[in-house]
Amino acid sequence: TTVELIGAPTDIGASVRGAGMGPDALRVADIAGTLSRLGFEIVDRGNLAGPATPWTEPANGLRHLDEVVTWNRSVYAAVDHALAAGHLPLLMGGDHCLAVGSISAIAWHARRRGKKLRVLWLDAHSDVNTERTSPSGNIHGMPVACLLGHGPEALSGWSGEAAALEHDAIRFLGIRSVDAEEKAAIRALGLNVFDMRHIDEHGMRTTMTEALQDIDEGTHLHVSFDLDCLDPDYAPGVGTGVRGGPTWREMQLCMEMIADTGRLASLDVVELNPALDVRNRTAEVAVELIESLFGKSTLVR
Ligand code: DIR
Ligand code: MN
Ligand code: MN
Ligand code: MN
Repeated sequence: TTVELIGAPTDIGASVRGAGMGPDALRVADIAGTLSRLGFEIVDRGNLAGPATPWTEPANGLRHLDEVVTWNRSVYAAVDHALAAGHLPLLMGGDHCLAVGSISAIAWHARRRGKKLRVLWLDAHSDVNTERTSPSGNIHGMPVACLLGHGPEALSGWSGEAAALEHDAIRFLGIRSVDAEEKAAIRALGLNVFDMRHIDEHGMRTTMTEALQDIDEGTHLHVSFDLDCLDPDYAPGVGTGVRGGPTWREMQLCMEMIADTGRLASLDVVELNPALDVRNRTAEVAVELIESLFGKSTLVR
């Protein structure tokens, strides 16, 4: 397999500046060498270019909508290009608004190939706000709503369907910060959320067994990994950390169990904020976890 690294250096949808340095922090933590030592071919496409972050107030409930659209168009094109070449796209964000472009391109390819798309959303937040419910106007809190067909017009329909994702195509993991109106949306949409209480009560092993249940040979498995999913003790370099997340060990098991399915076909790594990090620790932790996600194990390889 060839893994295609795509850098999207922007904090356009975030509430805190600095996620634009994420791609280079991952390169400094040797994401390319690490995956190539596991036996993957690596193509680093470098960084996409896009508009600067103007840092203006939200308009109609959406901050930086035009720039978010422009960045996502580039991400869509790059992910589409990688998939068309038969490569595994690894999007290095950047903030989580970029999942709209990435997952829309993935949904388009999965449908064309007759694959069933499954998305694992690893995050402290549920990211299912809309311009009507968001307390912040930050679009990194809205990508799931966009992908389900409930976002603003300009970020809808990119996969060729009204919604890139059906409500039952996504599993959330590690959730512990949900805004009041997001709670109502999660119930109304019937979303499948394995929150921190679920992980506390059942453990990561049982939780992952449930989350991965209906994955089979016909599945395109996408992981959208927001680094704030991890407990901030292990991953301080994020803009909106929330206490009480999975530990490094729990997250390792999560990644190993995903790897065991053999169906991982694309990945977003987002919300890494080197401006808030401690000696690049969070990027290093991310690379360690990605290594497990791509199949590193203590006894096999
Ligand atoms: C909050 C924070 N729910 C919002 N969201 C974040 O602004 O919509 N998502 N940080 O990653
Ligand atoms: Mn997120
Ligand atoms: Mn988050
Ligand atoms: Mn539905």
